[in-house]
Amino acid sequence: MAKIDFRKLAQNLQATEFVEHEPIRIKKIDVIVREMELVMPFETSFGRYKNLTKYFIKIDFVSKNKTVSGLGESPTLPDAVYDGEFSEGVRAAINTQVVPALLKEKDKTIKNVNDFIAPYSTVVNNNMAKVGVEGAYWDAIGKLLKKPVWQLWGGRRNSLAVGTSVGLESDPAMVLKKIEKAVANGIKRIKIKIKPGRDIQYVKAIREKFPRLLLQVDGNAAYDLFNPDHIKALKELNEYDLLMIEQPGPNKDIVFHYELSKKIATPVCLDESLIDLSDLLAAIKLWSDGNILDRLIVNIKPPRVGGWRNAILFAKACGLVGIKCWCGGMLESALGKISNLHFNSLMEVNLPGDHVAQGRYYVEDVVKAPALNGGKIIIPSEPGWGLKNIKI
Ligand code: OSB
Ligand code: MG
Repeated sequence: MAKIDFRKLAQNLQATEFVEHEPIRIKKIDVIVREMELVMPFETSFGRYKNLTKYFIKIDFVSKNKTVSGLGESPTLPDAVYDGEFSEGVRAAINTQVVPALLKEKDKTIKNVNDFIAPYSTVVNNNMAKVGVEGAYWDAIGKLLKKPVWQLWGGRRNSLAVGTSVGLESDPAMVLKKIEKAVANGIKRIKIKIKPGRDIQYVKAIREKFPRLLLQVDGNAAYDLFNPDHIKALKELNEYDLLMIEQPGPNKDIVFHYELSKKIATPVCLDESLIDLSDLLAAIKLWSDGNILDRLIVNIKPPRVGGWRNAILFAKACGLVGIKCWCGGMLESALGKISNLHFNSLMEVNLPGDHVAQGRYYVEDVVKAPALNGGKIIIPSEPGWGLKNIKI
């Protein structure tokens, strides 16, 4: 494999052009809070959730002769267990950091996404607060230019094979039941949550029943990469033909995930460890220097990386160095899921994403979820996110 020129790669990413439009200004920002109840409680190695808080951001923009508005979602978990963000913290970040920064520069004209994010670009982290406002921007720009957002981003796919993420259960039979339901609905790729002691036995049971299913596992940082028993279990997963092992080790760690990757054949996928683009470049540097870049996979979640612009740069970096990436989920409402589908239109995002539940996600959703047909979903072609009959 040819050596990667990181200076060239960084320059290439910096030179990324985003769609230009007529000058607009922000007129008004509304933050709408919704508590939403999941149909099925969702369990990961860090907790079990039934109710989640979401912040929907509505922004009205004015151009010379019209007003356009857009909607975005900041999905959250109640506790700071995933990437350090949590509902009350995201609320504070939206209300005291991101929105005031935007309103302070309300009179500046915006002609592209870089102009839009400039006022809050000094805010470090707090990525889930940022994704909601940027989502509102893109929905509005799609309406302004009368195009679906995926086309503004140069997406070329309008139909996608999707996957589902199955939460932890106390026995393999319960996980199998959920998988059977998903497979019956036509879903082609399954991800299960694992943790030490709830891994091999589960994967083995699934493989006995579904020998050829596209299957992957997610450890959500539950494994100690220095514990020989944990490493042994991760190695043993090699036997089950998994697409990847997602984030077994701690948040932020990249180096010891790489050390693990040298020892196991199953590709390692990073989620919690990749917050900024610099984290991704560090991972690419390690895996490519070790000549095992084909064993690195990237989960890109727009809320974790601070919005759509950053998610696009993540995808572009993966494409330029030739590694696989996919769009993960944060149990978004149908609004957030639809915006993730637009992102998944990019050709660089080339593995099935976590876009659907094993049934419906929420008891009451804010918009109708797109139809699943033979394991595929068609991305809306109407302007903006293409949402119809929104109830927020
Ligand atoms: O690690 O991908 C994860 C949900 C909450 C926090 C972390 C994760 C998840 C999921 C859910 O796996 C994916 C979905 O939205 O369906
Ligand atoms: Mg994950």
